[in-house]
Amino acid sequence: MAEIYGKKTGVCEGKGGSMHIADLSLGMLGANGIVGGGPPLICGAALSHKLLKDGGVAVAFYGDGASNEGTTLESLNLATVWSLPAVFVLEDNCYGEATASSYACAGSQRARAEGFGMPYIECDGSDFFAVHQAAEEAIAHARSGKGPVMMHVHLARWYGHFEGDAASYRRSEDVTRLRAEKDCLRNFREQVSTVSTIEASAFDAIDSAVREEIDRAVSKAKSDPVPQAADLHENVYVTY
Ligand SMILES: Cc1ncc(C[n+]2csc(CCOP(=O)(O)OP(=O)(O)O)c2C)c(N)n1
Ligand SMILES: [Mg+2]
Repeated sequence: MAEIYGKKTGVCEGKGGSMHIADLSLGMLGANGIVGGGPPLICGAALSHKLLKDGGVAVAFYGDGASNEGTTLESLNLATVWSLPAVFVLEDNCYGEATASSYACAGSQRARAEGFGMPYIECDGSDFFAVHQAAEEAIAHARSGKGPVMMHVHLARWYGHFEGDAASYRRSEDVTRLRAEKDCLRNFREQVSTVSTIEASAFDAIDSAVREEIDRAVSKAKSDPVPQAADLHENVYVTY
């Protein structure tokens, strides 16, 4: 939260902001504002894992809009040619900014994966267990040395593309219906409730603990210090 607020205490010391957030300590190489920028980066990371033989798998998360970028299609090709331990997770919320993917994406994503000779796994992004199972299969395949996988996750766009998006490209009744059917947190709670004896009050307690933690993080981030001019050249280049 501090990084999103551009504060010195953030994981990138306030230089990443909301769009260029990275945490190398977690193997998170960095989000970036270039649509389709992630897939080429994971080809490099996956090649490192392959050469180092360390069992690592590189994962890119990209949108349906990004699925049409040349960089994405080139990466799908290269990952197969080099048989890389890579998982391409396509987060398909049916829109790239304000353009419907039914209009903008030619052919099918399955055919694209198959065209590049890689397995295609599809799942409902509002179903935690379906995503877990699909991810497990995709990672196991990549880790086994059989090359990359495309994991196509079907999602609902909850809000607009950005805060304040008038969203005139879709009907409000469709958004209401999506929110009723595709709430991944509520669906998770319902699924777990049917197969366990966990009480509603236990779920509610988790919800309020999480809300409080978020509130604490936000108020801390608001009052944390901003980076100083003297910090400008720090953490810009890697020193070996
Ligand atoms: C290379 C590049 N082209 C265009 C843009 C402008 N842009 C920002 S987001 C976006 C749409 C991306 O669509 P998608 O990947 O589906 O993400 P979503 O809109 O669903 O968040 C575009 C075109 C950009 N940031 N980078
Ligand atoms: Mg999208």
